[in-house]
This record gives sequence, structure tokens and C-alpha cells, in this order.
Amino acid sequence: DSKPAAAAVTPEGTTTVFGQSYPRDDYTNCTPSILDKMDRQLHLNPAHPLGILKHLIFDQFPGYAQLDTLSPVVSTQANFDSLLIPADHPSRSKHDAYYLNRTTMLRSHTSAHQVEVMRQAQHKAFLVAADVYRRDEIDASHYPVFHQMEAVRLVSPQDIKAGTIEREIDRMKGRIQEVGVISTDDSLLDQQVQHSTALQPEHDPRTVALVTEHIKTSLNYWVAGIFGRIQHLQPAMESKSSKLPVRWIEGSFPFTTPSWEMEVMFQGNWLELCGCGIMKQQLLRDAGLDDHIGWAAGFGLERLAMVLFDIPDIRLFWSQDPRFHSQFQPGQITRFVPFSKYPPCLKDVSFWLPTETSFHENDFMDVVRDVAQDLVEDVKLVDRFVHPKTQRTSLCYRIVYRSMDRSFTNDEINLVQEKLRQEVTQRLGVSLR
Ligand code: FA5
Ligand code: MG
Repeated sequence: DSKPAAAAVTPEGTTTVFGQSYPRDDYTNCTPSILDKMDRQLHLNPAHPLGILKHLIFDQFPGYAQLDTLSPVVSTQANFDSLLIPADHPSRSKHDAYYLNRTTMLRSHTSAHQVEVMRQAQHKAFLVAADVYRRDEIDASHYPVFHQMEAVRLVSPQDIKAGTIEREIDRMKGRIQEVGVISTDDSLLDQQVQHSTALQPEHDPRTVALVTEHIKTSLNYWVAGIFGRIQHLQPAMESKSSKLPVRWIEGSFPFTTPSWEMEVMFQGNWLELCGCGIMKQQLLRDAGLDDHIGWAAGFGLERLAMVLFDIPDIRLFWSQDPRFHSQFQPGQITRFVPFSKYPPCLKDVSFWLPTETSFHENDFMDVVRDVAQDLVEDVKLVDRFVHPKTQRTSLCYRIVYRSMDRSFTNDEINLVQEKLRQEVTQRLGVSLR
């Protein structure tokens, strides 16, 4: 691969990302394996499941501006402050987000672009599809880079007066009926809208009820459109009477009030598809659009794609194996046929912590990701022990190594495990047992 790396850590104490240098400081925590992912841009590949899903969602929202090339490097102002996320909110912790330095980070959600897009482009309806970065545990459904789609819709007083919003709602409802694949229980949602404490003081309850109806209908419409396409793949939905259950539960986000999460029942489990709500009016004021009222929603693309394409492990999205890529075509949802599953190899690593508070699990996860890359399928804490005399704590983690695309030798894994033991001591200051 002769392409220059999109990002690199240089010895002079700066990190270079897409040709820009960022000075490092006590917040810097982007690791090489994260920086390496930044130029993959999976959602821009029309034949990748994430790119296919992105296009299908774009198609469900005609008239919405489509933004999918915004830079993942954002200010902490954009990612947090512009959304009224308080200074002590857990999502700001350097254990949860990837920072280039104290003021610059890799976006942790597509909401980071809401205010900027409204202010700069004055778009009243737009979608943002993008890669987002969060420090997290390691298993089949978590990966430190994933993808989100943001939908934002602003409504003007003229839209309301002219009946534009009602007409849109009616048209979408008609279409949902025709497709007939979902059944939704909106009673909770309706209750909450009537519950006036959830209203922002600036808002008229009747307008909020109308805009809420518009969110709910738009998202139901979107889900019906996507799941309507896979009806033939879904044995559970083959009989006409069994529809996809959709429910709305109360959510909480600093930038929306009221807020909801939308879930669908799929193969026996409620699957959280998105968070959404009526945008805080302060965001519209900051964008110079205070005469509007707006809703925003953010959906995760991987979880939905895993369900739609039957992809069992989130690492597969990052595979470069043609046996993965050859299975997908633009515009089509097809079931992934796994190539043979390779045997796992389990290894434990145990160590004493220097002090209880100096260790954070996500730091350990990042060391594992750096050393073992995508060879590691799962990492779990299997034992925690406090020595009765010294009061020191010891942890034992079990690491499941399994390649998605080849078999490996014991020697190879032993080398990786040895390297991991070295790095863990050097980078986390723990002592191996
Ligand atoms: C957010 O990120 C908010 N920005 C969503 C939002 C937008 C709310 C606009 C209100 C208005 P949350 O952290 O819950 O919220 O993530 C949103 C969605 O992203 C989830 O519903 C889920 O589908 C997906 N998601 C979150 N974390 C992960 C993860 N670790 N792996 C895969 N998908 C994830
Ligand atoms: Mg959530």
C-alpha cells in the first residue's frame, strides 16, 4: 500500500491528520490504530454495507441536503459546547472520547455538526453521514470507530401556516400504510407531548405536538422503507399479520427537549435505532434561525447494518477480504454468507494495579487494539482480587483471539501476547503477575 497515511504521530510532539498538525498535550489519547482508520471512509463506498445503507436512508428523505464528507476532526466546542453538553458530562471524559489535544478531538457523534451546518449553510433540512470515534470495550458489537447518520429538520412559521407540515405527515402516513410492515405504539410519545413539563418555555404546545408528529412519522416512514425491502429475507415477517414492532421510549439529551429513543423488535430483542428530540431553541438562536423550531435524530449505522445484512461481527465492516466485499452490490440488501469461522485462541493476562484510581479499563482496551489490531474478538475481565494484606488490586483479563479471514499459528499468537504483556507494563504502569 503506497498511499501515504492519513494520520501520523510525529516525534516533535504533534499529531498530523490529513496534512494538519495538532500539538499534543495532557489530553492527547488518539492511538496509531485509531488514526489509521481515518482514511478508510467506509460510508463513501457505495458497495460497502454501510455505504449501501447510507444511500437507502438518503433516498428515504428526499429534499434533505446530503452531507457525508465533513472532517472527523472537530473542536470540543462543536462536539460538546455548541450542544449545551455540560462541562462535567461523562461523554467528555478522556476515557470515553478521542482527543488530539484539549481543544480538538475526533467527533464522538454526528450531532457535532448540527449548529455549524445550520449557521453556515442555513440548511433547513439535512442529513450528515459520518464516521464517529468513541473509546469503548472490545466485543462483537463494539468498535472504537462506527458510523452515524444525523437528520435535522427545521420548520418555519410559514410552513405551519401553509399546512406544509401536515401535508408531509399525511403523505408519509399513506406510504407507511401501503408498505404495511410496521406496527407502532405511540401512546407513550403522545403522553409525553401532552405532559407540559417536557416543553421548552419558548415553545407553543400545539406546534410541539405537530413537530413531534413529524419526527415520529418521518422516522417510522424511514424504518418502514428500509425494513420493507428485507421482508422477503425475514421469515418472522413473512405472514401478513406479523409486523415489525416499533416503540418510543423516553430519552435524555442535553440538546433536545423532549427527547426519545426509537427501538424496533428484531429477532426477539429491542434494538435501539436512534436518539431524537425537539432541538433546544438555543441551538437555533446560535445559528441565527430562532424563528424556526426543529427536530434532530441520530442513528447508528452498524447495528442496523448487522441486522439487515446478517453480519455477525462488527470487525467485518473493516475487513479488506474480497470474500467479504464481493458479496455486496450498490443499492441491495443481501444476506452475508460467512466464510468459515476460524478457531479462537484464549489467553489471560493478569496484573497488579499501581493504585486503584490510576487505571481505566478503556486505556487497557486501547493497548490491546494497538498490539493485536483486528485479531482480537473479545476482551473480558474474568477476575478481580484484592490482596488481604497489601490491599493491592489484581485484575485478570481474558483475551479471545480469532481472525476473521485466516487461521494463525500458536507461535504467532504467543508473540502478540508477549508484546501485549510488554506494552501493558510500559504504558499502564502495572506489574504483571
Ligand atoms: C447520540 O450520539 C446522539 N448524538 C443522538 C441524538 C441526535 C439525539 C440528535 C438527539 C438528537 P447515542 O450515544 O445514544 O446518542 O447514539 C445514537 C445511536 O448511535 C444509538 O442509538 C446507536 O444506534 C448508535 N450507537 C451508539 N453507541 C454505539 C456503539 N458503541 N456502537 C455502535 N452503535 C452505537
Ligand atoms: Mg443511547
